[in-house]
Amino acid sequence: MRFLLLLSVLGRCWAQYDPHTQPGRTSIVHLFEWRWDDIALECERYLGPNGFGGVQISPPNENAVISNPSRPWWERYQPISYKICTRSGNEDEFRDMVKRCNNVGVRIYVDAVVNHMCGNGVSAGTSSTCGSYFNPGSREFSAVPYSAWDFNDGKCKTSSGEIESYNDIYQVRDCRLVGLLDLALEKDYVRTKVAEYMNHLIDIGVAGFRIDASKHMWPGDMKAFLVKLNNLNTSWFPEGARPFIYQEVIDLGGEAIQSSDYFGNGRVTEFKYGIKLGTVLRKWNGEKMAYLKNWGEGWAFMPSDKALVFVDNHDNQRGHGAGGASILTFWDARLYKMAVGFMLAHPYGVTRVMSSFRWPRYFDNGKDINDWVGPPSENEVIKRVIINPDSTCGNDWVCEHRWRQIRNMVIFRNVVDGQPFKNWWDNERNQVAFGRGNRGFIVFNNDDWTLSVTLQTGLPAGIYCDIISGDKINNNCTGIKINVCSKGLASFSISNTAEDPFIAIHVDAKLKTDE
Ligand code: AAO
Repeated sequence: MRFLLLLSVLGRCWAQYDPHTQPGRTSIVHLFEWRWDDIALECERYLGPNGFGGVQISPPNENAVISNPSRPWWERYQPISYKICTRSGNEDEFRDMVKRCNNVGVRIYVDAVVNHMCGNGVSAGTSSTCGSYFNPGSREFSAVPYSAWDFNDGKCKTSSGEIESYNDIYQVRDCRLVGLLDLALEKDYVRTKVAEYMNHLIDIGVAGFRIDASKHMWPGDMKAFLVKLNNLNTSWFPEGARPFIYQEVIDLGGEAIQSSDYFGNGRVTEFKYGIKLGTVLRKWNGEKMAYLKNWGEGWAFMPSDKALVFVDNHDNQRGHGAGGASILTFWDARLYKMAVGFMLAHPYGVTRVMSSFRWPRYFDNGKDINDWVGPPSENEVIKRVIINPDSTCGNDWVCEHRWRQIRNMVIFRNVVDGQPFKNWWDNERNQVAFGRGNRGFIVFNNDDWTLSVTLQTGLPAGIYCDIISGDKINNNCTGIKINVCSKGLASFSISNTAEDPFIAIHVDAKLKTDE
């Protein structure tokens, strides 16, 4: 009895690290700037049937309407109130999305912007997505309400009121990040307002939160609002389930604030992951895929059970946040697919796949001057996601998550879930392979010559469909076939000029034979 009690207490304590995806589902997709009605449809027609675990959505709360530049994507990171009312939809549409996604086994994770309100330079008025009045000058946000007492102006010690040095933890937490009015989360009133907002979403049925700009909040202040959160809605989650928490902290090493400061609250974004993986696949700085043998903690990343990982995110795919030139995105599709494939095959961390919109990228002196451009829209209304007959997306939605190679690797990760990293092979350069127990195996050729090798896959004998070059349909392969012999050995040949120079096989893509 005492043991059971201890187990249930432990279960509760650790739940914030658990995405609460359904069994057999492992990955999150960020549907950046999508409308709620489109996300509901995508859950039903694509994400549910293809094994996706959940969706990270753009901030759902009322934000400032920025007209110069015109409706940038980043206006959604300038809160005006906690009303669910944005260009993605209203509260009814939000509720409908959460219900329909949960009903097909797909979770919703909310991007919670609670460190700050809008920028101090935004003009007072009602230019907000729900028309709520606000006055940045007097710190008045009437629809919450917040007033001057609820901000950190008195606490910040820099003369500008801005974060001037990332080496001073007090500045980073108490001063303004790029002019954004910094909430006084030491106050119980502010903590309560934040918790009320998050609880409203929890009660509707969301499974957890990405917490924006966590680096800019004191971990103890965050804990203070996190303990106020309700358990998840029992219509879809077990009794006592705690919301999944992943905190956006950029820690590349060398700054005063570290990811580990936040482990007590939940998972943390591992920004080194995409930067390093991009550097390796681009073969910059003498990096080689062979060095990925000890990928994960061996590369000085945080512990796997604390990490949320991704190849690119909505910031660093366009030069915001941290990352820089090594970050791979849909613009470098061939290497990008390999990077996402590697991430999804590798056991490290909880994985998030990016799904973007296309924008008129234009470099001037190395900087994309269109890095602000918002989602595809017409008269400031976000355009629907159109699905083409070949299942790709139209209207400038990129839908990386629908690319066959990426979708099939999301399924691969589900099939090999819980299996150990095994049977590593490399040629000491950029040809590598590894397996996950006896359930899946993947081979990469990122060298400038053909790969041709026989490897131990760890898999049962049989004929497998490569899920990168095609699919298994009607017990046949539309792409390459791989023959695994009775000892688990298989021969692989991958040309360096192949459309996708990697091959992945798993037990659910094995052909049935009459024996
Ligand atoms: C907009 C305008 C601003 C204007 C402001 C207020 O662009 O000009 O002043 O409104 O009116 C997004 C956009 C911002 C936008 C904001 C509000 O990206 O451009 O500002 O919405 O509309 C820091 C934070 C991190 C943050 C990141 C962008 O730590 O939390 O900046 N990301 C989140 C969201 C993001 C959002 C916000 C937060 C705000 O994902 O979309 O902003 O809600 C260093 C630090 C990092 C720091 C970066 C960038 O990184 O370590 O903590 O991120 O600098 O300032 C090397 C270093 C690396 C360093 C990096 C970059 O790689 O190793 O550590 O260089 O310098």
